[in-house]
Amino acid sequence: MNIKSLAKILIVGSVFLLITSCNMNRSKTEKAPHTGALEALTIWENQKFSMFIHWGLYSIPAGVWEGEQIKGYSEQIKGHAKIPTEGYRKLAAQFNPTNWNADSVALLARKAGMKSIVITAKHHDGFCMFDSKYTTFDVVDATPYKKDVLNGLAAACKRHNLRFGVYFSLIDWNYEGAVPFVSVRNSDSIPPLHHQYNLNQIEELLTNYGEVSEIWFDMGAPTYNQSKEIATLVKKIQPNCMISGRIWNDQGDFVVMGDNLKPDFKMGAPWQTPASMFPETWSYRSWQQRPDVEAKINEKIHDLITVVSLGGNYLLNIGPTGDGTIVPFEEQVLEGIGQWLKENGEAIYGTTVTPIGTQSWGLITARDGKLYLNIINFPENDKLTIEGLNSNIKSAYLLSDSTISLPYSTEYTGLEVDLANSTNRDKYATVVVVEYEDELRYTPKNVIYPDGDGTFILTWDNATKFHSFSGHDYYSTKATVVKSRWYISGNNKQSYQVNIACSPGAPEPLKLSVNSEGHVIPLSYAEDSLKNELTSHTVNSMQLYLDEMNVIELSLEDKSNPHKGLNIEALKIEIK
Ligand code: H79
Repeated sequence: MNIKSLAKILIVGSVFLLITSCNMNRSKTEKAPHTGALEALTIWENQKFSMFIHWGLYSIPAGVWEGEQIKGYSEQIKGHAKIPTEGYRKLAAQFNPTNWNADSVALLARKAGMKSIVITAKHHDGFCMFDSKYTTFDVVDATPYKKDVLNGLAAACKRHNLRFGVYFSLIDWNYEGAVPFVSVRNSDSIPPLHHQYNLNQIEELLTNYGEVSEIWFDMGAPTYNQSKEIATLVKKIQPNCMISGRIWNDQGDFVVMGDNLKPDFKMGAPWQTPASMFPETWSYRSWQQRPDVEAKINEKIHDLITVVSLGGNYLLNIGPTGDGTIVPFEEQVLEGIGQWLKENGEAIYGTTVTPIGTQSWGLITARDGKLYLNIINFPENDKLTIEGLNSNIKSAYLLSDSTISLPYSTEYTGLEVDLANSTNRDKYATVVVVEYEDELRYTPKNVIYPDGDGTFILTWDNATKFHSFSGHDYYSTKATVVKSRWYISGNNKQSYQVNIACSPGAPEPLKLSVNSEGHVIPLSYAEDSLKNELTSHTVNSMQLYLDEMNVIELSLEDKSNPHKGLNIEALKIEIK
C-alpha cells in the first residue's frame, strides 16, 4: 500500500525506558487477564494431547444408507443421504451399545498419553447423548440402552484422572424451532426459540456432569449477541470451562483450526487442531479403508509434534461403532502414539514455543534451558543444524537414552549436532535434547540491522506476525494479526529516538514493548489522526539500551479479547 494514501496517524507518547536483558524464551501467547482464567487457560494449554469422540445414532448406519455408501462425513449422513427426520429418528430404537465401556475408553486415552476426552453431546442431527429434559430425542428417553452416556464417561474420566469436555453443535436438524435443514454447509442462523433451547441444554451440560474442561461449540451462524450470551452462560456456571472458537464472533477462549488443518504461520492466541483418523469422516464408517497402522501412527505423531511446536493442542478423534466397540485400528494407532510419548513425552508436555522456526529436518519444542529437536526427516549427512542458534551449549543427547551424548559444534552461523553415533533411532521421531546455559540466543533470518545512518526501520512487511482467527461462522473466519514482532540487532548506544507512524483500520490503543514485559511504550492517537499522509513524527528522545538481540512487539493495549486483530494497514517505526 502506498504510504501517502494512509488515512490515519498515530504517534507515541513519551516514556523513558530502562532496558534489561533480552529473554527470548518468553514467547508464549498472551493470556487472558484475571488469575483464575489464566490458570484455567494454562492448564488447558498444557494438556497438549486429547481425545475427541464422535459417537451417536449416525454410528449405526456407519456411512451406508439403503444399501448405498454415502459420501461426506458419516456423522452427517442424515444431511448427505437426505434422510427425512422421521426415518432418522427411528435409529434411536436400535441404539443399544452393549460393547461400550467408558472405563476402557478412558484407559485407552490414558494409554495414548491424552489428558482429556471431548465427546459429542449433541451433533448436527440433534440426538442427545445425555438425558435432556428439553427433548425426548435423547439416549435415555428414546433408546433401549436408556443410560446417560455422558454421565458414564464423565465418571470414568474422573476415575482415571482425565479431564472431561463436551462437543455441542449450534445447529440442530431435529428441533422444530431451528431453521429447517437446507444444506450440509451447516452455517444457518439460529432463531430465538432454538437459541433458548441451546442455552437450556448448555446449562444442563454444565450443571449435571461435574467439571467440564472445555465446551466445543461447532458450526451455525449465531449473531454476536447470541455468541456472547452463550459464553456468558458458560462462564457463569463454570468459569474455568474453556470455550471453543466455533462459538464464533470472537467469544471463544481458544482458536479452533479448520477440520484437520494446522496453521502454517505463528499463532498469537491459544489454539487447537481437531483431527480425525481419516479426513473423510469423524464418526465410524464401515467402508473406510484402513490400510497401514504404522503409517497412521507416524502421521499422527508428526502432526502432534507440529501442533505442539507451534504452541497448540492436538485433539485426535476416534469413532466407535454403533454397538460401542472401539475400532481396533484406532486403538492400535493410539497405543502406538502412547508408546512414543512414554519415551519422548518430555518433548511434548509442558513445553513452550521457540522463536526458531521449522527446520528441514523437523521441529523444535522447548523448556527452560532445553531444546527438543524432534527429527521428522533424518538428515542424510547425519548433521542436525540450527542456523542462528548461538547459545552456550552444555550438552546434546538422545531423549530416549541420555547416556548417548552427541558431538556438537557451534560455528558462528549456528549449531550443528552430529548424529553419526546415535544408533538408538526411533521409527517415528527421534528426539535430540540440547541443553544450554543462560538465555536462548538466537538470531532469526529476518533480524533487522541498522541502515547506513544507524537507523533501524521496522515496518509491517519486515515484522514477524502472530495470528488468531476471527469470524461469524466457519466460512467467514479469517486470520487476524494480534501481535507483530521485530528482532533488532543493537549495540550499546544508550539514547535512541523512536518515531512511529501507523495507519490503523480502526483506532485502538496500542502498546509497543521492548525486550519483554515491563518496558512498554503506550501509543495514543494524535489529534490530527485524520490527516491524509503518513508523516514521520519525531517524538521523544528516549534512553533505550539495546542488547545484541532485541525483541520489539506491537499489540493491542487491551488484551481482554485474544482474537482481536491489530487492524493495521501500514506502519513505520524508526529507532535511531
Ligand atoms: O464434527 C465434525 C464435523 O461433522 C463438523 N465439525 C467436525 C469437528 C463439521 N460440520 N460441518 N463442517 C464441519 C463443515 C466443514 C466443511 C469442510 Fe470440508 C471441511 C470444508 C472443507 C473441510 C467436508 C470436507 C466438506 C467439504 C470437504
